[in-house]
Amino acid sequence: MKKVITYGTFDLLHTGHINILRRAKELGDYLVVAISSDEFNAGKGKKAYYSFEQRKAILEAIRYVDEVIPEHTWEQKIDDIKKHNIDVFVMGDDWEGKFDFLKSYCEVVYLPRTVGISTTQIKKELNKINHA
Ligand code: C2G
Repeated sequence: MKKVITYGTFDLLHTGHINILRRAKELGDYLVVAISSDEFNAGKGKKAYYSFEQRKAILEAIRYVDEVIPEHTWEQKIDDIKKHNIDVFVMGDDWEGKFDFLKSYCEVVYLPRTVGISTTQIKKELNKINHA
């Protein structure tokens, strides 16, 4: 069984997230998604609208996702890859090159981001509508 892993906040789920999850799953048979904890997000300077538990429940409902684990630190990726016997690590290409050190442990694939959509953009547009 070929196992794939990807990491992210996955807040306010949108088609950009769905596209990468679908394509990540197409690279193997089993997809693990590591979702940033609320504390880890704070470290990324992000405050998710949905809590970790809500984001976890939403991702677990997606047909491409087989398992959801928490992402607590930047440093846990190597341990995750070993512990979950991961064959492929996938990230959007906004992270191109940033995780090449993982190539000693598994295949590293950067997939093109979906253009024209982001959680930040959704929040901005909703704010505009509500303050119009
Ligand atoms: N993504 C995408 N297209 C978009 C938006 C996001 O392909 N329009 C991808 C990102 O490239 C990332 C994944 O969806 O691979 C999750 O995006 P975020 O939730 O923004 O995650 P991020 O904050 O990049 O966290 O340790 C890695 C970090 O946890 C990644």
